[in-house]
Amino acid sequence: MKQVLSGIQPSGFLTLGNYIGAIKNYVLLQESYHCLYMMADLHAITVPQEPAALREQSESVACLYLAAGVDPEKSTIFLQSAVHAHAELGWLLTTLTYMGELERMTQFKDKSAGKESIGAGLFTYPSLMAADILLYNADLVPVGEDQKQHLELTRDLAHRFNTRFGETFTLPEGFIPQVGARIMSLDDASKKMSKSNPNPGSYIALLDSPDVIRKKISRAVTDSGREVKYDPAAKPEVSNLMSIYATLTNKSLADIEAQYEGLGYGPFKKELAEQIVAVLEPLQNRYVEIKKSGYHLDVLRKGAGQAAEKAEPMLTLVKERMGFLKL
Ligand code: AQP
Repeated sequence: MKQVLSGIQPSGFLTLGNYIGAIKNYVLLQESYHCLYMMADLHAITVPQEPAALREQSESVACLYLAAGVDPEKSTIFLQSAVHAHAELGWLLTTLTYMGELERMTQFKDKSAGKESIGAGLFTYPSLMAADILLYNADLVPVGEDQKQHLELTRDLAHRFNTRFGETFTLPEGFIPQVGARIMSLDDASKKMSKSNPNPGSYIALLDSPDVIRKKISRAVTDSGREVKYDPAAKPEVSNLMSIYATLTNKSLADIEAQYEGLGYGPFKKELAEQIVAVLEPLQNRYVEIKKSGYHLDVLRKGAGQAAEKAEPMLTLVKERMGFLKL
């Protein structure tokens, strides 16, 4: 069975962008692949995190995976930091990564823009991400559009290692959804929806109450027209809202256009908010139950063991190939 690896950083509380671009697909993929899904906490600390918040956010991501339907009987769910091989292979691959490659990464440029002191970890983030994927010889990596460039680098590093030290790593493919791969901010459709955006009005958090969701959607920026039409270049804001609608209802963009023809933005936004609530409310109820029960902690303990069992032999092989003395 083919392997899938993906993860989300516990760098805040997850958004609808994380759900549509990642978690929704995690649930689908576990039916056909062997999947490993992690909380990428080693990645989260590439920007400063308060220790208490990091712990809370890590638990929250685990509970959201489970509440959304990631099934620990089918998928391995684990904390990245609980499997030591990630950090170790991350370092080994950092030594094979060129500065110029890292300098070209748009995520680094975006996240470091305007900051005075930038941690070196933010710069070497893609090498650690490559380690996450290659450690399990993942065939498929479900990610949003924003991670495509990092995945390309992972393939380059795998190829570089294989050429230099012998065939070791599988070159992974991205699994990028056709609609919803890049959900944009509600206040600025030129930026992607992000959990660390300081303006909560820019995103729908998966744990937002129904009233907050309705308010945020009604305030979402739209152009001055009234036609519900999918045209990302001319109407990026409405097109973004339509992508959300389409992915949550499985309706085609053409059907949505036909449904709201001549009705204007008001009814469209109202119905969109209700569709989001219909998906998130049951998820939130399950989330509360899971968190209260502590079930997620058992899942994480078991998941760390299962992941380490796969990761350790690969790390041993990599070290052997690179010439580390075996004692
Ligand atoms: N807006 C988005 N649309 C579609 N997919 C998205 N993803 C994130 N935002 C969107 C996908 O979610 C997964 C986890 O992302 P991550 O938390 O590891 O890093 P990120 O891409 O940097 O996510 P955020 O929410 O923007 O986090 P912060 O604000 O902390 O940087 C990935 O598969 C990503 O593609």
